[in-house]
Amino acid sequence: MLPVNPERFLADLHHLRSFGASGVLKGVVRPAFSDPDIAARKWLAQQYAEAGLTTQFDPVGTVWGLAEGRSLLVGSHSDSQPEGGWLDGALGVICGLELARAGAEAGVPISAVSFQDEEGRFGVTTGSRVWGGFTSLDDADRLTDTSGTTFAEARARMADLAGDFPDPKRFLGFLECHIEQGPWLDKAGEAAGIVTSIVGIRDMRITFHGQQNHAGTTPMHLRRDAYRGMLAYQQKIIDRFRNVVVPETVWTTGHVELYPGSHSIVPGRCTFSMQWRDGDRDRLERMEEIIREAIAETAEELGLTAETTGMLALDPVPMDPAFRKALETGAEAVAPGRWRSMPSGALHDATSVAAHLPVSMLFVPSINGISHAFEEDTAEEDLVAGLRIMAHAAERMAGA
Ligand code: HGY
Ligand code: MN
Ligand code: MN
Ligand code: MN
Repeated sequence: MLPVNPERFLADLHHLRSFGASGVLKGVVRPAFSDPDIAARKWLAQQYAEAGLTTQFDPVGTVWGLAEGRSLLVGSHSDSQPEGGWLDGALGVICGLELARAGAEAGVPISAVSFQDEEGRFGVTTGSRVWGGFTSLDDADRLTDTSGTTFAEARARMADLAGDFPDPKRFLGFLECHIEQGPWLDKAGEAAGIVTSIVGIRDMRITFHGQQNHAGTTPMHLRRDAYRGMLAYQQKIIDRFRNVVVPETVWTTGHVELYPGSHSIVPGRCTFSMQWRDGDRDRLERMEEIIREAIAETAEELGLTAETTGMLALDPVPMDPAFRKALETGAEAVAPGRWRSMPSGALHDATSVAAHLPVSMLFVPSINGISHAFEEDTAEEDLVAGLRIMAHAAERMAGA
């Protein structure tokens, strides 16, 4: 197995946590292009250079540690949710660093990467989508965060570091180690999940426009209340999804903004996020039809106008069989009988990379299944087992 050093790996995981440590449990606040995010990426670049890798930032802030010749790529993302866990993305990034170091020592070419804005301050998996060619740099630059800052303005904070996008052809494949972010491995007392496929996702912002008015003098039947537009729309999709969705289908409104946001004003504008995920592309498409029908009907019935913006559409992605086999062999060697194959309900950078390379993912358990929260955590022995499984698989695939 590659000569990985678990103590160094754990020390680096905790060092990465120190960039944007929230001071609550082990949580982090390290959104894309924030000061702690940029500082963490510069630290990673230094570690890559010390490991003998060629360090490169690409135009969107992703940081690469590149081995000579054709290499296996290992990594994930180091940006976090606004209230993030210390391991989401970070585990895969430090796994990549440790494997690249071990690879350099063993003469096995392994490159490392930390993609930018996987967590979607601007759009989920923006950095890897631009690198993968799913989204042009111009289109990405027009994306905005919830405060109205554009991706162009944010990435200008790293302009002095920006180099080229590495050519996908220099890599023979991609392995990403990630926390499960769900309850199944923890509940079963298992050490590892070998991912079979990554869920597809659709994400957009919906805005209803009505008539801003006085909350005391405007009779209910004469109102054109944008907030009621959202409520009526939500009821329609709940009723109509029943005939389409399966237990694994999920949909979320994670952000709502009423304008102008005063207790005594009937809101003239209501903007909210609408995100849905499923393993089946046709079901995602059918749900989009239902959503757009519900928007149009609601606007008509309540005398509102409506618009949708920022549509993100990524289809479900199967993992590469040979890479999965390498991870299964590693899991059986490190945690015999304590692993399973499972789909990913979370989106990952591997989805974007799969457009160019064979990819596969390894999950380690999340304590109580919690993620995207400061409580996110994983037992140390499970983190080290994940590193060892990845080392087994990387050695097989890098040598392939
Ligand atoms: O939302 C996701 O699935 C990813 O963790 N950003
Ligand atoms: Mn993640
Ligand atoms: Mn995440
Ligand atoms: Mn991810």
